[in-house]
Amino acid sequence: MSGEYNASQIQILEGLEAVRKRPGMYIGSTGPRGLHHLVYEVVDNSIDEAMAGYCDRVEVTLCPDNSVLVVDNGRGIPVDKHPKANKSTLEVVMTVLHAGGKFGEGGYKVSGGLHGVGASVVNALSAWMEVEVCRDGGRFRQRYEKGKPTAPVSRVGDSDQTGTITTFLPDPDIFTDTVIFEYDTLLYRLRELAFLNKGLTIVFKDLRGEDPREKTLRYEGGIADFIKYLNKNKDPLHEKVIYISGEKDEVQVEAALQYHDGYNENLFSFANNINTAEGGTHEAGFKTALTRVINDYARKNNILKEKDNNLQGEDIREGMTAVISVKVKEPQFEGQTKQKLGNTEIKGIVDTLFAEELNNFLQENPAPAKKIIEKSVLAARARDAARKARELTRRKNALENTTLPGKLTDCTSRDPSESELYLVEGNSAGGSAKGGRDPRTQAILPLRGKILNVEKARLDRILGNEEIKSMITAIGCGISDDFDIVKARYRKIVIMTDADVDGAHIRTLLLTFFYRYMRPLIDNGYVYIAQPPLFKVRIKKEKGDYYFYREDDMRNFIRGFEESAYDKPQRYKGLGEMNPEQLWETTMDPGKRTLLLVELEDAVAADEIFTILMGDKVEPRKEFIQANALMAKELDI
Ligand code: 0RA
Repeated sequence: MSGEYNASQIQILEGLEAVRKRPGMYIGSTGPRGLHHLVYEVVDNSIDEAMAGYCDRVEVTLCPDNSVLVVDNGRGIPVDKHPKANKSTLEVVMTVLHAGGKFGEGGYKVSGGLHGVGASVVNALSAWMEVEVCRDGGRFRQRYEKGKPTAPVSRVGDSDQTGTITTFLPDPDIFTDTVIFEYDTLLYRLRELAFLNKGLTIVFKDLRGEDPREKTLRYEGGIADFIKYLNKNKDPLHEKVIYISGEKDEVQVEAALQYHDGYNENLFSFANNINTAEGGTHEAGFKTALTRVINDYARKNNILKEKDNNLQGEDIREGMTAVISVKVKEPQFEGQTKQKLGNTEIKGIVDTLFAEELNNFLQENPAPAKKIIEKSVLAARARDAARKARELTRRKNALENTTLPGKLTDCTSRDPSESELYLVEGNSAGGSAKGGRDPRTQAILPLRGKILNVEKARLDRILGNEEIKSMITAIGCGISDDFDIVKARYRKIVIMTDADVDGAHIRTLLLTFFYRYMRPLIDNGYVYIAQPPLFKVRIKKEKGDYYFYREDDMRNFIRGFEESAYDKPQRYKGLGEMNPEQLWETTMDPGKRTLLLVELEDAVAADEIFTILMGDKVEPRKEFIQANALMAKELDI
């Protein structure tokens, strides 16, 4: 790392009261997502130290009291007197907003999305926090409560080591939903960080509960190992992962890819360890190089003839799993969610570095090269067929002037912001929904039986499926690269299926479809899941009905009554058993219903889950379902 870092470079901005007043501004939310963000924030600081080359081990422990312990073997946060603040730099870092460590010129400090807000934000939102630093031959400590130091930094002993030990307990006054961390959520992110930082050891321990868990995450292959992990439930077209790593103009570039026999494109990109879900210049450089090099190779080797058109990018990316990771000194994050890399110089750098290596790979591995290109040619043919099918429907639409599917019972409002589309399993439930809805704002599209599993079909077949066609026209945005959220006819798409295994299956099929072909619908929070109750209790005297989602809630409720006071509790097996009034009252009335918003924060995890649930391999699916009795929960919905 160039440029000496010292205490005076830390700027003093403002106090932490602002953070406690408006936590959402700093960590996004005070729900589970914001809660987990606290851990990422602390871990990111240790990872920064690793990226700067001073740390090779980070330990994260969930303690029995639900506090979190993060230990690294970096240089340790400086403890000397801060020249401007007249107190220890450690105290300044922990108690002043944005004083965390703008490494400026020196390092690869992140600033994307909510990352890099600093340890002080975590401190402000913790009931208590303790930081111990080993450096300069000593061991130093300070404790804070709700962000305020309980005493000055003190030297508590000697040490011949260096590093930082942070412990914090999230403040339940701030995180009112829950302060309990989810093991899997943290494991996913820590594993991702281990893949993205080749050779770094991350130890993750969960000491809560009866049987403590511990995982050591360390990948010598970096993102090449990431690809193997992503493709573990898929069938690769070639054994060897294509991997490049290089540096140009102080930009570090790594890319890895491998093709499988499925049809989805899985491209995950990162800048300074932050998932750039909106893409950006690194993705653009990668895609341009891939398309050019594959076409060149195909022509030189006469796989593409003179009369043939060039293969298009999307054809070449069919069945591709790829990860791109760049590390940039001053990353610019743009886009709606600040998840798009903006630095213009990166495109050319990635293009140059990747093109050369990919070309080498193709030259040296003619068999996989041939397979990849043959697959692209098939994809191009299917895309052509799909385009023709789409043009046909477009022309038909123009002629007939009725674009909407016959099965759709539309709402009368034409204002998308108040319009809702209910996707309802089966005709009988569809009937109840039609009878019970608010016709002004609620549209009903009944789906008959199982919809096509899009995980196992190419686009042309998908577009031939009636249920899917109805959904596409009803929603009005198109799909894939043509998708345009502005055209959405509804701002809420509500999946309403039975609360049984078939219902869960249909829901997963629909979510898979939205995830693969209408992803912005999910990213923009348009997709919801209806929550029909499972039980009804009628209290005779009141002639009043009470509804419950959980059996124990229902049991608790009836315990308060004489047995003669209520009718035998009814268990709903399907939506069809509810009459229109009941369905309206319990599930559709915006004043009373609860809808679950579908959120897929982590695209990598989502891909894994959909591959497992909807792909070809039976064993991982069995394991997954056994391990996750509640599917919906695992889908983060
Ligand atoms: C600023 C300067 C130096 C180290 C760090 C910050 C640092 C912060 C954290 C947070 C968690 N772990 C960390 N490790 C290091 C080093 C200054 C120097 O020694 O020259």
